Amino acid sequence: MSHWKPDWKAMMARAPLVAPRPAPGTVVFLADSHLGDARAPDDEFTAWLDGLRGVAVLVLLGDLFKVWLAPPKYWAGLHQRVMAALERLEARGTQVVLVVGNREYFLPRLAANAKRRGMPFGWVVHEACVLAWNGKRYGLTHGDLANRQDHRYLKWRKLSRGRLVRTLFWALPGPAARWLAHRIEASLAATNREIKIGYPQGELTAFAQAVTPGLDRFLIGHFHRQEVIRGGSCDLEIVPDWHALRRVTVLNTAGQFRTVDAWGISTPAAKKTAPTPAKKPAKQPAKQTSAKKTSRPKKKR
Ligand SMILES: [Mn+2]
Repeated sequence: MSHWKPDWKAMMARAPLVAPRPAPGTVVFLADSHLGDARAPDDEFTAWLDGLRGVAVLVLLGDLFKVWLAPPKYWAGLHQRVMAALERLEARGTQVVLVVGNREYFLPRLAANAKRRGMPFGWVVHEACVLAWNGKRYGLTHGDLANRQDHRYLKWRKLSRGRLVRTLFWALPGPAARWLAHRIEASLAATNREIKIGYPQGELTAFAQAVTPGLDRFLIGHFHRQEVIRGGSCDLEIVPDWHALRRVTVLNTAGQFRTVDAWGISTPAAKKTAPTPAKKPAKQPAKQTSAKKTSRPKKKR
């Protein structure tokens, strides 16, 4: 029996170049927040975003929400609140790159179309890209294509990302689409595949060898752990998840990478002595005021 397998070299050969405008500041890579899950409330995440300063580029490495159907007609409150916080971040000068994960569906092909629909991304990466920054080239992809042995998932990905499903889905009325979204979410939750996701060491080494030539570093998410895979032309780094670990990877202005506690690079509003006189009075959700919620959560395990 033959299975469809991703061609990693071909993927990199067609990977678009993402070149943010040069700006002082760091590049922050964030993966797998799974917002909307009980362990990842959106108000904590938006408080973290609001506390970011000096970030030139924020790279969202995929699976931002538990499940996200991107056309705004399907959004729930949390999608609106997170997009609003990203808009505030963008208004402070941070450029935002979205690398689409396996839990994001129907993102517009073009970033301009995303922006028009209230998604403040400068780039939407559907497969993989090369980030050009400070004279270096960094490969980016979510990571769900890095395991060729995951036949069931790859089949699902091919089907769900195909043009036919896309067309049918856009034509569905809101309630039907929301019902379908609920079903997708329920089936993902039942298998809980993201959280218990395996760590295919051999596949990742082969992946690193295929995708790293010509690059200075390669960053992926998806595996919910912090890891550096050597053996390719450059290091392949797995950015750990926000969902359970609350960690992010930071590229500083000297070109060094370090993976840190997310709250170590953000000053949440609750800790400020006085509210800044608003240049643009960002609309706050009425209930998001508790200082407890915006402070750092305790590790559950
Ligand atoms: Mn994933």
